[in-house]
Amino acid sequence: MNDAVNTTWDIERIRGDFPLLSQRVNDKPLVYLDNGASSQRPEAVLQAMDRYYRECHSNVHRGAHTLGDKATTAFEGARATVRDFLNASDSREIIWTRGTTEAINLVANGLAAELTAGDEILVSQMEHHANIVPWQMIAERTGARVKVIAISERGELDLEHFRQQLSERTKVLAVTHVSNVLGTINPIETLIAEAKASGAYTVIDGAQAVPHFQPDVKALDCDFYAFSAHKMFGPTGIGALYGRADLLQAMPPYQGGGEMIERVSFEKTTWNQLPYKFEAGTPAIAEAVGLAAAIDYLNSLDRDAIEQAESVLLARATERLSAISGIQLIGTADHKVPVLSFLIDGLHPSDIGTLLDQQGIAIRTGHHCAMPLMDHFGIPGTARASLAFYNTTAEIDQFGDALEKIQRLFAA
Ligand code: 7TS
Repeated sequence: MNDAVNTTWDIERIRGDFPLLSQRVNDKPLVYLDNGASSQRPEAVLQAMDRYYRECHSNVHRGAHTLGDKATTAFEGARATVRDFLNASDSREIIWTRGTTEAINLVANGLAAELTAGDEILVSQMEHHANIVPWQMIAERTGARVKVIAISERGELDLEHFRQQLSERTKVLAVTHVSNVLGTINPIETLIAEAKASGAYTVIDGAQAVPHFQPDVKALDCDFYAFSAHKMFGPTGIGALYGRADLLQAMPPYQGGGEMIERVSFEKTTWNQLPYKFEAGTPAIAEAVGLAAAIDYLNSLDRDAIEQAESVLLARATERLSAISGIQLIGTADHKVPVLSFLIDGLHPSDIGTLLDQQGIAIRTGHHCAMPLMDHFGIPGTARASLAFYNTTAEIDQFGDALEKIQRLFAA
């Protein structure tokens, strides 16, 4: 049981909603601590997708028959659910993508027309490759430069350094809401306000934020916000980009094909209205339905209780890990989600991962697609436990006990 004292928080019932969590791995009860890579799905998501395929499936936006109408209603209903989840004002501002990576590539390509030599794109030292490489590719194409906001040893953004980097040459600020390695929750309200005041577009990578709390794009006042469904208890292969309608309107399409056009002729093709202009080809319909079911599921829980339960888990995990000799925690920001990256003296991270797996405990090891962050700390990688609200303090204790044993038996 979690220690979180909340009458609406019944961890056993919540775990019962996630069929996969009850399985055994290597003859031990599974302890799933790799939620940052991908979380698990509740029954409600599995059933929504199954029901969609059994009862409603057809292609969308093609009219003409009843099933097509049903599928379109489900698909556009899912878009409205995402709109409400992000507190966007208009469904036209929600573009379906394959996930965060595709969403950021879409924005980077769309903004490329605005960039020229000498312009600057500001990212941070803690970005996932998905929020670095697309900007490097656009910089290469346009002659713009990618500049980097420094971080502190604890893994917090250096706001003074940010202010020094920000200038009238800054055309884009692209930062992560939450670091996938450090767990740091960045003060993006401040970053967005200052970048906007300086005339830059603001792009937020929300991939690691949405599993833990609900962003409000109106309150944040960002121009773009990207996330993936599979990290927030929904299906793989889908995510969304929120974009301000006037900016999306002005941007060229990302891919060409069916659905994104108004009229095609060999002489001239014109684009469909928002959001369809950015949605070439048959979309991931069942996945959109599954993402909406994940949001509905999250809405059925007490969000405050989720945050409270997660902070209990984070405190317990930090305490257990800190007590192990030879362990180094990477990322100790004041304000963070329950993600714990660590090293143990004398042990390679991948060996830690393998030894934990033998105990049924799933974590991730390696560079976590954040090589520049690893370079900053002068390490090739870390072991990382990333928690979700369905984890328990008992699991954290199993994890802590297993690490203590590994440290005793195997560390040099
Ligand atoms: N941005 C952040 C902050 C991420 O953590 C990830 C994935 C992505 C973007 C890319 O998301 P995708 O759904 O488009 O692939 N992060 C991780 C991770 O930490 N371990 O595996 C994937």
